[in-house]
Amino acid sequence: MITRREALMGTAMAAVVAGMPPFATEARAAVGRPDIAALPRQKVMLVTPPFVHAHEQVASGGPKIIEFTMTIEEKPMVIDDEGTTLQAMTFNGSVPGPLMVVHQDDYVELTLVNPESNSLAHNIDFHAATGALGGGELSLVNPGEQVTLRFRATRSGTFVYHCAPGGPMIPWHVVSGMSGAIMVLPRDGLKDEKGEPLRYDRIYYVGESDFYIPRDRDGRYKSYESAGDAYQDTMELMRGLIPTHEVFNGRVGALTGDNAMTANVGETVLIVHSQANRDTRPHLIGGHGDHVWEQGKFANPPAKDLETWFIRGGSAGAALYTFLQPGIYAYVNHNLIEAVELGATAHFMVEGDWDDDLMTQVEAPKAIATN
Ligand SMILES: [Cu+2]
Repeated sequence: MITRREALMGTAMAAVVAGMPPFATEARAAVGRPDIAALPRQKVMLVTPPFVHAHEQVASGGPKIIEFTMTIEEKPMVIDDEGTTLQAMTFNGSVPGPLMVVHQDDYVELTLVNPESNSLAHNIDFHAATGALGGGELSLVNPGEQVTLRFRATRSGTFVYHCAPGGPMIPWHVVSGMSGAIMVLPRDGLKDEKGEPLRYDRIYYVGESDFYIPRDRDGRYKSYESAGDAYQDTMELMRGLIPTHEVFNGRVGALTGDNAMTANVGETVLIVHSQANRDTRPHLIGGHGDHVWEQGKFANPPAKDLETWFIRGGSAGAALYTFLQPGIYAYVNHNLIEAVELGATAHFMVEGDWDDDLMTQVEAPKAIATN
């Protein structure tokens, strides 16, 4: 078991932390600091991705304290159709963890629960937060403990959160499933490059993961009794930087076939896509990114009409698209080896009327004309 002290200081991170002023005494430059006790509170129940909890796109009223609870679950999860098992570590039981949605200048108040039944210490580093290793320093909980962390969401955008309990535990926990994302909307909602409002009819959250499952001498994937048992072999494989699986939402096929995301022709869909560890390049086959915040930060104008966008490892981006044709769309990581061979493929099932003007088969396949 790693103690808080060892986890946070017994690593290369100690050097970084040593140079910092104590966070508690550092004066914050932010203006307009509200009286926390007087702020309204709202409790939000998180839902399992790709779905996202109900939320306002334009905030009504002033900043609030938004209360979330996440329970960490260590458990085996099947990650492909062959029954390969990952000894997963999860925020709230899913890979990725749930998408949280708040508005800029709201306060995020997260209670993180690490039940006695788990075996490892965990914490949470919010890329949306300021100070104390993104909250990692203030949120480390051993099994049997819970902690409540509050931070002010000062910047709008989509941001990754992930577990970061120190040293080699950091990448291991992340590639075991411990990442998710938070979306901080501007209080007056999303805008295009001219400042005109943009709205969505549906929102989906796709969290991409790279997994490293060790093989036995015969080349078969190994299964382990616990995360701890998998640690040595997994670390060795991780250092080679070649994942055995690259998947959306925790397993091959989590978002395909019967699990496809749905929409209707004419609906505008916001797709939030995160990858906490490794670069990826989402592409909607047969569609586009009408407006894309590739880096996920809504203070920057969105790019337009993209064919493929780039999500750098350790970030989340957002793409807005209005579906114009019915049918099945594959949404892939356009490293096509990762999409087809390693699993990074999702589907959208879109219903509505076909538009011949946008595309038509002028003549069906037939024998090559000879004359
Ligand atoms: Cu963890």
